[in-house]
Amino acid sequence: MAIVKGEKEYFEGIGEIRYEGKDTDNPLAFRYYDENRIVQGKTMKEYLKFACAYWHSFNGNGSDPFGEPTHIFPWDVKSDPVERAKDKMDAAFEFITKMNLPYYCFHDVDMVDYGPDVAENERRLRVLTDYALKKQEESGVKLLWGTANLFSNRRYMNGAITNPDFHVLSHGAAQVKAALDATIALGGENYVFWGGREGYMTLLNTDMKREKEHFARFLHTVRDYARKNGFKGTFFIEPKPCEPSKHQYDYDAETVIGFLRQYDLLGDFKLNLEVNHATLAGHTFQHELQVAADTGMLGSIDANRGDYQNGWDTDQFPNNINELVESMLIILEAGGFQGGGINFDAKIRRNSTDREDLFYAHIGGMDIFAKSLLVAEEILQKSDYAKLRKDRYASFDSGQGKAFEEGRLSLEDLRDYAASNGEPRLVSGRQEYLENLVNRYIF
Ligand code: XLS
Ligand code: NI
Ligand code: NI
Repeated sequence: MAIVKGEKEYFEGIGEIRYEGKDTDNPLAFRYYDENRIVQGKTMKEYLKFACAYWHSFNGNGSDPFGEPTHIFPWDVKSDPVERAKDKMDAAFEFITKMNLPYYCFHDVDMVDYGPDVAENERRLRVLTDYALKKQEESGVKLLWGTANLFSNRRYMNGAITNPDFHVLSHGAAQVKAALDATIALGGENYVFWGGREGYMTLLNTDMKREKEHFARFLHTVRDYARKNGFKGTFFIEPKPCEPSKHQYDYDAETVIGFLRQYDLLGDFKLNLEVNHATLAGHTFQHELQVAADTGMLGSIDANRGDYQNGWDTDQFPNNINELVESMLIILEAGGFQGGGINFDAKIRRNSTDREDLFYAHIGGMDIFAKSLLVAEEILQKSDYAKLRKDRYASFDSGQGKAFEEGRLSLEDLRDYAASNGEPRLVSGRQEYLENLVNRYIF
């Protein structure tokens, strides 16, 4: 990939990150991510579709509720918001192209700071959209998805689209319109809704039914606008159970699918699943993936990991091989992502302050996904993993079990079968055998 820099080089001394194979001792090289290697009939680059999250990498400055920023960005200097945003975009594309990341994702306010004036914000975003378009053309980097930040501004403290005040809703809508226009202009392949404030803090002041109806009505309105304006991509809803709201409406995959079905939105919307959101909902990531896959709704993922001890979205870079191999098994069996890819919705730690740290983080994330993909493919090709699961259900493949599945048995029939066939034999679930099987291919 051609490295695309601005006037200034922000990550000086670091060149293009290349595949060097698993025995390299170069920490600034890929050991497993070989973008041209063919997996499942596609190159790894096309199969995994890695994306850089603009917000964590170029805006997140390391501050936390207890402390000031620790990441002092050399591109965050000029006083004019548009000029400052262009410098940031120079740095972003330099990083993305040096990293060989084929995609990126953004919120409107990641691209350029917004003020209180709707028309001025639209103008700023258009300038940066033109700037990004040139960079995309020069580099070949593409936009995986765009989105609007409807949670940081104080006007959204009671929700954006689910706010009890229509005036606030209209401001959310204006932001979505501009972000969607930018996504379309940049050839964005998808558009995301993550509703951190779409929920409530207490039912004492909340008409939940009405708020959810507003949200559904709005999604129809957006879909119609986008299709009219040539957007061919998929809309994704990103579930999360809580944080920052106490209760979020898009709790988890199952809840969102039910919502989309209830409001007749299944045709245009799929899911963007995030690892740390799954664990906050009390699920494994694998569970969320399987729920989505079973409904044909596995659109895209936000890759990161949580912390075993902390109960919030710590957004650390992924590094759990077992979790990811099990996840890739589900993704492979589902036939890959429906339109999306793997966005690193992850941030380096507050105390990771070397210029290289952002590179190490992405290299580690890309390598562990690549390795997991290879391991999962091997498990599916060489082991009896898939067959064992299928065989567990063999009693439904013929005879009375099959008749039941086809709806041909009454409750009396079921009773008679039990009465005449005695006590069922105990059949092992073989969990430890399967866990060892996965590890055998990892090692
Ligand atoms: C926050 C979400 C957010 C979305 C995009 O927890 O993960 O970053 O991915 O708005
Ligand atoms: Ni996310
Ligand atoms: Ni998140």
